[in-house]
Amino acid sequence: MTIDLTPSPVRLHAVAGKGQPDPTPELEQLYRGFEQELLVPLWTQIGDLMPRQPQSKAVPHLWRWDRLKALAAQAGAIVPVGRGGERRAIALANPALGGRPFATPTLWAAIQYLMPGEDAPEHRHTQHAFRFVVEGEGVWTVVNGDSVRMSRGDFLPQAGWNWHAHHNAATEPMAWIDGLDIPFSYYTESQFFEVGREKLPPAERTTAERSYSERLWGHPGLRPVSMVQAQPATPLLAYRWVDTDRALADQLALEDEGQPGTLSLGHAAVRFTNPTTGADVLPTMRTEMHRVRAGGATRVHREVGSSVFQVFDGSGTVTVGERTWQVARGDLFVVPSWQPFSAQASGAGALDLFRFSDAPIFEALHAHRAQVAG
Ligand code: GTQ
Ligand code: FE2
Repeated sequence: MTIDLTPSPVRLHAVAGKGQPDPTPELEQLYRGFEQELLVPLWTQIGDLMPRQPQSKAVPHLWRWDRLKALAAQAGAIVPVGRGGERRAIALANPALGGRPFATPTLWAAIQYLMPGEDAPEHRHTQHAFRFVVEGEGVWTVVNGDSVRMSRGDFLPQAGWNWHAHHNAATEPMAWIDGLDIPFSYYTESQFFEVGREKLPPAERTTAERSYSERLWGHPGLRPVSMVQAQPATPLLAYRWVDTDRALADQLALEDEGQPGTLSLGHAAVRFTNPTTGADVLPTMRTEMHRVRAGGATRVHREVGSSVFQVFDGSGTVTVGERTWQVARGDLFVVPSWQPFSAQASGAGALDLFRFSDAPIFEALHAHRAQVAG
């Protein structure tokens, strides 16, 4: 006979407190019985399982862009990109999520790096994704054969289950950030993945200024009559900086003229939306660009679900929960669920912040709440 010495994964300890039983030998015996049968009584866990408001396991954290970029460049020199590893992508790991490559319990955020002439091979997965470019140019992302230029300030969504590959057609390396719902798919065990063609045909490795998707969908307020059905994710594959920048500048100019439009005084914001519905670009991720006027500040805001921010331009001070940081271009930080967030533009110019969050998940489930103070 062998004796299984594997400890029971259930460990119960009598605790003192309101509604807790007296710590008698009988109670200890009852708890050992629960452990044997893999049972856990609610009364020992209620505070953790059902808190009065979200108590995120994730913590606020900041990653400096210069550190990320230097390490990505080091990886560029020694890590090949190809089938198997699939991408030279390096993920932000929230220090309170057990070493997993998860920025928050639902969101993946990574820096991806391609050397001149390199190709990241074609694949598809059910996870929704986007790219955001804080600096540089020269990489094209090819989505279902449509080659899409990536340049500074561009936002490039890419809904789940679309084939995609990336290639660097320039003579310089390029870095950008990826946002995906990998942790959400991981915890909910809902992922599928397929590899695509080993090499893209030359016709798909073009470097056209405008993609098919932009020519069809990239005209404000105009929809091709051949495609009037609502689509669950955006068919537009690039939201160009020139348009985002003008929208934010116009909001602040309107404010100067005493007209409504900004989110709060000195704080302009736009959301990237699906042109077939007006809803968020992706079913699981909300993406926005915020501009805080020089010397201005956002209000203090908190909401259900988590966010990742990247400083696109300017410098300032951001406060997340108990943490405050001075931030500059490229820096990334995490706002856990229900933690208050605010930002001040303390540099000479405006502070531009790219933000993504998991809000559409909670809105779809009628579990979203938000509060603004001050
Ligand atoms: O570029 O296809 O950061 O599939 C993580 C998974 C990037 C990508 C990531 C991916 C990609
Ligand atoms: Fe991918």
